[in-house]
Amino acid sequence: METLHIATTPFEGQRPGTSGLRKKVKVFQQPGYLENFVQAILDSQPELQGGSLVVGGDGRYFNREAIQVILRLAAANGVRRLIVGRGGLFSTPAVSCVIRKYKTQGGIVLSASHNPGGPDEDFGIKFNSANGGPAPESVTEAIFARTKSIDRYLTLDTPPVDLDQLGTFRLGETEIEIIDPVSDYADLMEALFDFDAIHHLFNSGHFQMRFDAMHAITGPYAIEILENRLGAAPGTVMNGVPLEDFGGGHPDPNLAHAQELVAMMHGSDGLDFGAASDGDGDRNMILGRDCFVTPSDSLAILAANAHLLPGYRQGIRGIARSMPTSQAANRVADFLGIECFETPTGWKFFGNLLDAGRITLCGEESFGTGSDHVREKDGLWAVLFWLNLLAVRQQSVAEILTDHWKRFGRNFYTRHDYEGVDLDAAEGLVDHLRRLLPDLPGRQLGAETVSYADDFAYTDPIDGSVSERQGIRIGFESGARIVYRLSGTGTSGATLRVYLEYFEPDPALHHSDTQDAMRPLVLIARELAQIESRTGRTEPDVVT
Ligand code: VG1
Ligand code: CO
Repeated sequence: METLHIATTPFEGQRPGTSGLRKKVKVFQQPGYLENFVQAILDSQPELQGGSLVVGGDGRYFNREAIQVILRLAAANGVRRLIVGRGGLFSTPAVSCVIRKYKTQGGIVLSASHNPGGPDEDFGIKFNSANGGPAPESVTEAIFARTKSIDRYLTLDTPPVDLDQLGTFRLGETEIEIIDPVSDYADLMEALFDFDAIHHLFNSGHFQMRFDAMHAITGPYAIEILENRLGAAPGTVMNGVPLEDFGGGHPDPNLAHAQELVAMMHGSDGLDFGAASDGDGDRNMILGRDCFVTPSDSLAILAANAHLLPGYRQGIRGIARSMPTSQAANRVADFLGIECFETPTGWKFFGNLLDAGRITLCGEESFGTGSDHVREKDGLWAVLFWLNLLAVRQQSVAEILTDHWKRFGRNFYTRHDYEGVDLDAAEGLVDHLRRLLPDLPGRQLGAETVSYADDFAYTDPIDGSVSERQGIRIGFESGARIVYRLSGTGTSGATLRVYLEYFEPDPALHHSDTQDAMRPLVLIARELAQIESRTGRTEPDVVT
């Protein structure tokens, strides 16, 4: 079959953000736009020639078309073997699992995660390395550099591959294997957790749960694992059919966007356990009856209890949390006498620590939790971890949470997002904060005294690479913190994220309302950054 050499010219702005290249679908539909980026991946990763690659996405609008383009380019560029999820589907953690299991040279994930899907919404593409994790900055920068000088891409003139048929096909010299996207992942989960114990919990007659797949990728995974393998009642998985536009919703598992599920958790006949995942299946939200577990607390609780579960019985080696994630995990690490790392936002920064065996668990405040079983955050993994814990401890979510706070103290936590802010205004706000930094230490703000203030920079302890300007950190003597950063996953305007945390040792005060309790800190944060005068916003758009 003849390889076509198609002349092309660079597109501006193909620099991957926190998690790959995310743009409006319309941007990706420009002729050559996706081709250029994929060719840049193939050109900058020579080991893919003659190697193998996993390809799949979260099923959002444009997923199938994009996969056809990628398969042709990969084949034309001499990739020997392509492993594709049936229907073009793979959750992000399942891609990671499959890359590792079949020892491929990498994978391409198509997703814009929790961003809405549809012709006028978002699409995204991300390259994962041979360890199964998001490519480190050195690789994403090499891809970006290549997009700026690209002048041709290679492809084949072939009809579309049938993505819905399991089996092995040829495309030119390349072998394409269409596999069940669920089974390898489900097997891995079965190896980590006590499925018998969870099965007994489901059969006990006094345990009611729902998992909300939000019409996104985790539907088929959750049905197979929770309903088929663990015997949960049919219907336990809600919104379980993946849709190209996620039913018009925001597939973002938080209190604002998973309201249908949240409403089922209240009162004496509320569910015992509720959980949800996002567009591509790497995020998780954990709920109990009248109770919400913040992702920061979840990481700390998983760390404190990991030894009770089969996959982690030997104990954990270390923990990492992204910088804006609360310091609750540090308290557990101190107690266990293990290291706790603080990394920039984005899962790619955990990869080296996981590969080097320095950490077992890691997490982000943005509903991301994971372990060394794969190299992505993993929504269903976190849900199964909690279910296994509930089964072993024979306690409710609320009891486990309250116990944890009693033992370690509570890190009250909230994040305020200001979305669709004017880009210049947002950058001006961050510059303003940067200018304030040198004078902040020692200053009194409200009832708090600043102990340190910086623009977070991270030196990777394994390869020594340095990542600067990762967010403004203001720490107070009380242990409270305010963090500001701009989102790197949005597709229009800027999103300002303000992360707030304070520590409360007194159990008598552990049950205060989070937003009330954090009000003084919120006011400090708004005033210091001049949020209202610079962005015109008086209140955040999303509070988590
Ligand atoms: C957000 C989160 C970050 C997460 C990233 C990708 O990035 O804050 O913690 O790793 O999304 O998650 P940002 O730059 O918008 O703050 V996912 O589930 O969108 O792949
Ligand atoms: Co995601």
